[in-house]
Order: sequence, then structure tokens, then C-alpha cells
Amino acid sequence: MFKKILVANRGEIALRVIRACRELGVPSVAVHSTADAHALHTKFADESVCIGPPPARDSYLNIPALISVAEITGADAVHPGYGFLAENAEFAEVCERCGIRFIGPPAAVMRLMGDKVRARAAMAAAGVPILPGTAVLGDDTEAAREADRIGYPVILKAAAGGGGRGMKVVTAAGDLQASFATARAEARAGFGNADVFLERYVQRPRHVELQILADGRGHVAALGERECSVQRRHQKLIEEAPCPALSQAQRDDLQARVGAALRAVGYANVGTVEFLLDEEGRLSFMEMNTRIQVEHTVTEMVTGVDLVREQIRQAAGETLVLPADIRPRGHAIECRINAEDPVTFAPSPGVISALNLPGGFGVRVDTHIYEDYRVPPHYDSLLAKLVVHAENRRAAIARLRRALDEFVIEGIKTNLDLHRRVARHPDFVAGNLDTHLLERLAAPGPGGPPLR
Ligand code: MV4
Repeated sequence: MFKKILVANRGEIALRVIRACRELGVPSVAVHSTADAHALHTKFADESVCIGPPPARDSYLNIPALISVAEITGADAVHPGYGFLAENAEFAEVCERCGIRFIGPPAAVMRLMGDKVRARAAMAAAGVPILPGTAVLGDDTEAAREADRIGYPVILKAAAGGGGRGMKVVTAAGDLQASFATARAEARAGFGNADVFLERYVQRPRHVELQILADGRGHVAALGERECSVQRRHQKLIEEAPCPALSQAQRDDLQARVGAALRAVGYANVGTVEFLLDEEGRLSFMEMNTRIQVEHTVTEMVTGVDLVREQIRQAAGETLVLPADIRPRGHAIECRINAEDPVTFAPSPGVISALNLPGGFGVRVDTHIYEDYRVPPHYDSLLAKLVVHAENRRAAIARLRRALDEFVIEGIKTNLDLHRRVARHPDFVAGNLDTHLLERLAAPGPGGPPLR
């Protein structure tokens, strides 16, 4: 096992990692910006080092500063959490070159999955279903020919994009030339790489993702899927496990194919393979995330597997400990509680003047906030993850409503009310989810009760 782990993150995920370190008996080192001098992760860790001013590029993204802290404190591993440097292959390489284990997959696998065209090819080669689409496109003539073959609507995606960034839907042939030029320009500006490719566009998909845990020696465990369709502008708001729309046969088939694909690429550590589930119930690969995700908690609740502990153990070369039967037990739902204006969705930093966290049977709250804590304006707006677990989806929704009603955060604006309304909405209760649900809810009219 490692001698000491540097936690290269902040907020709730830094606490999550520090807690796992403590249970493993491994000392942890927190790093923080000057804006986070009073943050809980600096107090929970065994040691804490200030690495720079508030902007993330000068602190949490400052690779030389992080390496220096690891060397000075004697940390022999780095846990990147999510966001920040978690999917930065160069950071992983620098760590390894300095003799510090990066707790994540090998840099080469991170690069492969960061290239959406190569990732598609790797998945397809192992029999994972992908949407009709192309390799990197040479010019707009080729794009037009391929779009005609695939059939409209199509979507242009940046090969170096991901998470919904760098995408352009094209509904008619007359728009393709202009969209192709724009997509290339945006890809070059946004990712330093102008490569784009085409896929058939799925109009009203559900977002389903499969949690993976691998040891890099040929063992790939699939820990079931999550449904993450309740989102707004590519920010997930509610996640649940299992997906209410997937049959056991689909789940088994998916897990077998993804397992084969990830064995073939030498995957190690945790990862998430994202799929679109279309109106006809067909799954297609979208992209792979090579990090621990915000919503890993719902998988933990239904599988009983401590994913952060297992990713640390795997990175240290230890054998994976997994239950024999990793079928989900019961149902878990997570709400992301954000500091944001309920109408404009703008971030709402400030001081938390009063706080009551929900509790009781089947309720988990992962959060770094406390009474009198000042939410800084420099980072993402996630305040807390409320996770409920119960014997089935119906009971989980009842527990979620009860827990949301216990939750009090005063002094800043939050999306707690939005969650309370979604948890009572007929489409959500029925499991009729798709990626446009929140837009329909926010619009007044027959789409359901208006949300504002
Ligand atoms: C798509 C799509 C429809 N068709 N690809 C968004 C996140 C990124 N991983 C890919 N995304 C999408 N890709 C095809 N061929 C629709 C989306 C999409 C989406 C996917 C999952 C969850 C929310 C979404 C919101 C808008 C668009």
C-alpha cells in the first residue's frame, strides 16, 4: 500500500478520498488555494499545503506545484478526484516520471479514450454497439457524402471534445457546409485540434452509463449502470441506479461486451462507459470517462462496493475485492445540490447562514459545507450530493422527498426547490426520463407542472 496520498482536488470529492485513505490507514495530504484556506478538506487531511491563488489554473491545475508538494511531503501517490487534472494524460505521465503513482488508468489509455474517434473504433472492434458514423472527416464534400449515407439529422462532434462540448446538430443537407466550417473552427479554438466526425443524431436519448473497475491484469468488473438523463446543459442533476429502462438481458449483454473491449485496451482502475439509449431501446456507445465520477455514489449504494477504496487498492497493485454477485440491490437516487439561482441558474456564492442536513435510514450526504462556510465564486457550484437508497425505486422516491424536505440551506440560493418539484413530477415518478425532461418541466403548459 502507499505510504502517503496527495489529494489533488477540493470540495466533497477531496473529503471522499481523504475518508477512504483514513480507512485504509494511509496518511493523506490536502492541497488548497488561498480561497480554500478554511475548507474542510484542509482540516480532514493529515497535512495541508497552500499551492496558490484562487484561480484553478494557478492552484488546482498547477502541475509543478502539485509535484513539489508530493516530493516535499513524501507522498508516493496522487488521487486526482474528478474535474481539474483527472483526465489529463500529461499530468499522469509527469507523476509517473517523478515516481508518484497516478491513481487512474495508464496515460496511454487516457489518451485513447480522449480521442472520441479512436475510442469509437476500439469499442466497435470488441462488439460494443456504436451509432452509424465516420472517422475524422477530410473536407465538407466528404462530410456531405457521409451525411447522405447516414441520413439526417446528423451530429458533428469534435474528436478531442467530450462531455457535450464541441457538438453541432445538422438537420438538413443545406446546412452541412456551414456547420462543418463552424464545427472545425470551434474544435480548433476549443481543443487545439480541428478534427471532427459525424454520427447519426438521436433526438430524445436517455443517458445510461456503465461503471467499470479493472485491475490492469485482465480482470474487468462491471458494477452495473446508472441512469443520468435528468440534466441541464450537460450538467447532470439527478442520477440513479439501476436504470429503470434496461432489461436484465440488455444489462448482461452490455457488461459482457464492454468487459471484452476494456480488456483489449488494457484498462485499469475505475471508468465509466457512456451510452445513449434511443427511443427504440437500443444502446449506443458515446464516450468513456477515465475518472471517478460525481455520481459513483449511487453505484456504491446498490453494490456495496467502496469505489474510491478499490481504485486506491488497485493502483497500489492489490487484488480487487468484489462481491461474487454484483447485481444491484434495491435502488439509489442522487440529487446534486448546487449553489445556483433557481431561475437564471447563475452560480450563487456567499456565506451559508443556516444549515440542516437530512439523515435517517437510507440517506447519505456527501458534502464539504458547514454553517458559516463561505462558498467561493471560483469553482463549480456543487454543494452537496444527497443520495438515498431503498428496496425499490418507488420507496427510494418517497425517501428522497422526505430527505429533500429535511434539507435546509440558508444565505445562498440553491436548486433544492427544483429537486423537490422534480421528485414529485409524474414523468420522473413514472421513470419517463430523457435528456429534455428539465426543459419540458421549466416550460409552462401541458408538459407537466411548471417549475417556476
Ligand atoms: C449525442 C446525442 C445525440 N446523438 N450523439 C452529449 C454529451 C456527450 N457525451 C454526447 N452528447 C450527446 N451526443 C448523438 N449521436 C445527444 C447528446 C446529448 C446528450 C447526451 C446525454 C445526456 C445529455 C445530452 C444532452 C444533449 C445532447
